Amino acid sequence: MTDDHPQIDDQAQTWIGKSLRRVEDDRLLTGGGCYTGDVAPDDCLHVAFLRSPVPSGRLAIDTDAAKGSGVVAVFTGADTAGIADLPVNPIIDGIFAPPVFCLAQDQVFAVGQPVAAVVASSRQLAQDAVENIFVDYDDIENPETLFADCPDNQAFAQSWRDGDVAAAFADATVVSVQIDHPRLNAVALEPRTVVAQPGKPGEGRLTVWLSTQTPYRSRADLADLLGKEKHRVRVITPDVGGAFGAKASLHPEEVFVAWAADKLGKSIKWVADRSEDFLAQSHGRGTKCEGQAAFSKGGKLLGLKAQIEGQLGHWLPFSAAVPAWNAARILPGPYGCDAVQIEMSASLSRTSAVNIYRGAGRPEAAMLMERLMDKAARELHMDPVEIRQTNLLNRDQLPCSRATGICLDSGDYPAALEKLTELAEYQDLRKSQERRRAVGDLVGIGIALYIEPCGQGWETARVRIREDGTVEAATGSSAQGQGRETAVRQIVADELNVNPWDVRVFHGDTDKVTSGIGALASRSTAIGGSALLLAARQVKQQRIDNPEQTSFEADVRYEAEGEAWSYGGCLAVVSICDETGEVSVEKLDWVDDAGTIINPMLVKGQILGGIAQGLGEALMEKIVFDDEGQLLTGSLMDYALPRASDIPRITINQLCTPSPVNLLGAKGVGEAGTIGAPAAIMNAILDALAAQGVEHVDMPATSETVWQAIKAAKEGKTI
Ligand code: SMO
Repeated sequence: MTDDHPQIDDQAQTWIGKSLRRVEDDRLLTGGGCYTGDVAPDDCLHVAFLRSPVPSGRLAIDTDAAKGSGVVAVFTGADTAGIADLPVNPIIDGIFAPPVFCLAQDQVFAVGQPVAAVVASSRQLAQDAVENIFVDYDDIENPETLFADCPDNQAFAQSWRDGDVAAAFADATVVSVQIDHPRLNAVALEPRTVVAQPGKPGEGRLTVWLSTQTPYRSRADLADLLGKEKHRVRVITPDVGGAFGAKASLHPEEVFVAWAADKLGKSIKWVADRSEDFLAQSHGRGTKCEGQAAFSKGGKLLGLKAQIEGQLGHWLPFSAAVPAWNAARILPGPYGCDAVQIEMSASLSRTSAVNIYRGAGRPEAAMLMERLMDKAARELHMDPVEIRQTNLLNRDQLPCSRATGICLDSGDYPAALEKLTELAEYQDLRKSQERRRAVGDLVGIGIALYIEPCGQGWETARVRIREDGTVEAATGSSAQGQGRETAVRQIVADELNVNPWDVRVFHGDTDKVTSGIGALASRSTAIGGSALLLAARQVKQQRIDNPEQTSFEADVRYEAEGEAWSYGGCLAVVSICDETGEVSVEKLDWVDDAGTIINPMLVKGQILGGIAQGLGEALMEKIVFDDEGQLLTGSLMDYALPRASDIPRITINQLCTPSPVNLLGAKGVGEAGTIGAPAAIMNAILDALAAQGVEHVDMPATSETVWQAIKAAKEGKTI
């Protein structure tokens, strides 16, 4: 690796676009990190939750036996009944948001739902005392319906229509696919963690350390829920050990800890264990997607019908509507199509919640379009590259407004495909595939293109030059391991012509920046970075206008003019063992356009990590409930994650079309890998097995699933 550490005498030069080493790594890699779990106020109490072992039932709780030595308090739903409901982002009209209880009220709705909580002087005592709470779960009538005021369990629905769909499908070649995305767990290294500390007597101020992606929203929500003014709650987000969407919205346990600390006037800490995160942290995906596409004989996409069915749990985290909405609004992806009919809905179920998870609907949209493209290519005897070339929107067609209300801002989609086929040496690959097939190998090549909405709305920043020359940069966008501090320094140093070492960065503390959003939806650089650039520009201008002055400050709330859309493509080569069904991903080639890049090394890290998670979805990961609603994948013994040895050779290449809709011109890249990789891998698997008559393989494509598909095809069955 080249040593791009800034030298102290490096002055006037460009910092944007340099692969600076992450300034946070010395600290993080030598045990110097400070995570929420490291925060230990004096006399801190600990909490343990009693969780429901059944998915439905009316409660009768006896807590008497739990009150023993070291136990400070035992709480049930009756105590927390007054806490208001968690809010849901109203991106769609008419969302039915079930009541969200910190602790179950008179009945439970899912296995793992917190039913009671013990606050004690140690974690062990709290856990022991939980064992002494006795609960009867009486059967309820009609457990199929969760809430009487939502009789069909459908929490929301929306549809879009454009063009003459019936005409497009008449006389066309029609292909269809049906895809069930496995439900996934984010499995961040650091589980959910919260520490709440009440203020000194009379101060009435609560400090909450929280492992979150959204400190400001968490502060606002906690203040609302606890009936406090915003300035009476401070949220501090120290180092975060991964989040992936699952830490973007508050969970009931976190609200409970803040409430209990406030009520008892004592500091309280809760660190979820891995099983609690499998059980009750919001899951991702689980979406069912069906699509039918009409093509002309020449391979032109004439019409698309899509049905997106989102899966929800028994409560809705803040961003719960986002995955299904994203999956729908992104269609038909990077392709031109004059007639679309898209239906989207999502239903509640007796499980833990479903929320955004890295990709959040984008992988679903890409999988649907890319599977349809490959199926049509096969049907029409076209090459998968050719059918995509036939349908991609070209550069002159952007910006492009679509039926679902989105506007693709910029880019050159055909150029990305061309670059991908060059990088992968596509023609040679096909020839080598033929040779290997001739000797009986099952080899597949899969391509997937994607578009990624990444950044709209606003974010805050404050930049200050102090009298002694120190530059301070505060951002509303927080960090969760992605190298935010390094990128912030580069943006500000570049604009102010200073050394990145001279920029001090503040984030993740609601006392340091008073409002903001956070780090999610691939928006930190595009929106948070643009806010920093704007603040730095204002400071620079102040300095020009007031040469006598020695300190300068700009506090901005930047709002982007529109939504930036990055895009790209992935090509996967897989081989499959016909005796075991085991899939080996031999290589992945990747091309994307993330607009202005602040730090290529950080971008590469994001793409590699996303690809690893995408490979996990395609081949390994799945949350499984049995028919009784019991979670069968409650630990890492049952839920398979990709390891380093599962990751193939990955080659990355980039295009750069700065986005015209934000100041920095940046587009996001945080979710890209999870979007492009699964569709490319699944297309490669189906390409490998096409000659065997296999037309569909479910995700995750484990060796058993693939083996069953091969066997069924051999026996002439469809599965
Ligand atoms: S799934 Mo992301 O952290 O918006």
